[in-house]
Amino acid sequence: MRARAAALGFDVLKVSAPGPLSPADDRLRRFVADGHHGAMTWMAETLDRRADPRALWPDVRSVLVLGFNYGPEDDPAATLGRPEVGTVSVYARNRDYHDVLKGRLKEIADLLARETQADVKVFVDTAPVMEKPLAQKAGVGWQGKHTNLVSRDLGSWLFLGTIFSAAALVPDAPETDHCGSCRACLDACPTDAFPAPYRLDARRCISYLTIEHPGPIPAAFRAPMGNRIYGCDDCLDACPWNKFAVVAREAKLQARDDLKAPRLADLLVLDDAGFRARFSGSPIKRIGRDRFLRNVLIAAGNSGLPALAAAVAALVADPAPVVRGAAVWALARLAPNRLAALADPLRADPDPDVRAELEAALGQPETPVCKPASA
Ligand code: B12
Ligand code: SF4
Ligand code: SF4
Repeated sequence: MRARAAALGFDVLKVSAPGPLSPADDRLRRFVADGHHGAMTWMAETLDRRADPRALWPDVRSVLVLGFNYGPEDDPAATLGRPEVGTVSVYARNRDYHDVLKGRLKEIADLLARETQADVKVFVDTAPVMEKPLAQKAGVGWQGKHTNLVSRDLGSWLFLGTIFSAAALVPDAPETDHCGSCRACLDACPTDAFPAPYRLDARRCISYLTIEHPGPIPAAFRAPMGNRIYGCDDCLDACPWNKFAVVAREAKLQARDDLKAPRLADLLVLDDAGFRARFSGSPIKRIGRDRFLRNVLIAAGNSGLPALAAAVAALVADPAPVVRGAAVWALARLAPNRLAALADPLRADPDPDVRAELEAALGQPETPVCKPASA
């Protein structure tokens, strides 16, 4: 089975015994109690099942955890200081990893079911499973201070998938923490999203804000977002254990040329059909055109490039309120006079968020900022 997993592209396969994931279960409950999950209400709704694999499937006797390397070919931070382009996080630069992994996990699960004559279930990301604590318990790596799993052999660029089995397999030894006194990931975060080492307040995390957060992005996080338009890798990229990282072997996870440094000018003109065509098969498609345009507009507002003002001004009349609001903010930074000229019709906008955005923009003009992560 390990040989088949390797042949299918998985870099590691280890086994853990199910059971309460203590103390991770209590920490998960605290994460939700503190509201750190933000609008991801599904985390609160699935709390009990998430905290213990047996609550999800009472027959489970072993959990197989598989890791799939998606290491980048180029420097993931290379575009952060380039205002004319957007930065897409490494995991989203090609095909949706759920699609890439799911069929292969099923193939391994079928093999396991045949060999053990026991039932199996396959999970990748979407099910209420605490994949990182399970992976640590199985010895795949440890949860670093940035809360993601770090492998001594592969670094941080590792997708996780799990197979639950009703057969009692021999578990591997858990991995221990190798962060030591390092705090590189905590210091790298542009939005100060770690209230303490090993704890993330998702509401402050650019990954959450650009992917999961539904409405207008809170004003305080817009400038620190820079040109990050989908996800964020700064804390992962900072990890010294990535010296062991290797480039993804799977071609479907290597960056598409048009997502290495997508020009904001090209993205600002995407309508729904254009968005779907460009992001078919990509994880970016999941957030839909309006949320994506919202992110691109924040990057445009941070760019300091007046050449983008015309495309931004056109979006002030977009049908989606979340796009109109972000366009108002971006236009105020790129061409305040142009926004002032549009103020009267915007004051009559049916959406209160758009009107509030206008009043904030007219009241407090800000200076454009686009800085590399290290600045
Ligand atoms: C919700 C979610 C998010 C949320 C919240 C992230 C988070 N850290 O919780 C958001 C949208 C922000 C997010 C972002 C990202 N995600 Co995400 N996400 C998930 C998901 C669906 C659930 C994670 C979860 O349960 N979070 C709840 C918190 C409470 O759990 P936790 O992080 O394990 O918290 C632990 C620590 O806080 C620790 N702890 C707390 N206090 C203390 C104190 C001490 C002393 C210690 C030692 C520990 C400790 O205990 C907690 C429980 O273990 C998983 C898939 C899955 N089903 O597991 C993917 C997953 C974690 N994401 C993944 C990825 C790749 C990302 C991004 C890198 C994507 C990107 N480039 O933008 C970023 C990374 C941001 C970051 N720094 O975490 C991968 C991570 C792979 C890996 N190697 O770890 C996963 C596993 C998906 C997958 N199948 O591969 N994600
Ligand atoms: S993904 Fe980015 S914003 Fe989120 S915690 Fe890591 S560095 Fe901070
Ligand atoms: S950057 Fe340092 S503290 Fe953060 S996960 Fe890596 S080793 Fe741990």
